Amino acid sequence: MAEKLSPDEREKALAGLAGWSAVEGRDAIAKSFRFADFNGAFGFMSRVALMAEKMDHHPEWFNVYNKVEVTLSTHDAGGLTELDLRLARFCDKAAAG
Ligand code: H2B
Repeated sequence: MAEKLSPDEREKALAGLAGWSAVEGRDAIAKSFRFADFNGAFGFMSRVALMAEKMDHHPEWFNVYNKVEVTLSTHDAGGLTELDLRLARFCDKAAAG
């Protein structure tokens, strides 16, 4: 099982992730993505969904039209792990096209 990141690892990881920030009151990170339209948003969600299934690691997300708010945390570990960082990096790639 993935291990929770130490406070130091967490801080370093966040510094390397553009647009992601720590969620107030819980050990999680979040980013809001905006696309041209719903098609763009849903395309992004489809790409992330396929990767999430492959990783067996799933996002918490909220979509309205062209906006997707993504929150990542490892429920089994009760906080942020390397899996969240990998999925965050993939989200950034998937948002680029
Ligand atoms: N996703 C996330 N974000 N955290 C988890 O701990 C997690 C998951 N656990 N997806 C997986 C599924 C687990 O519940 C299944 C049984 O493998």
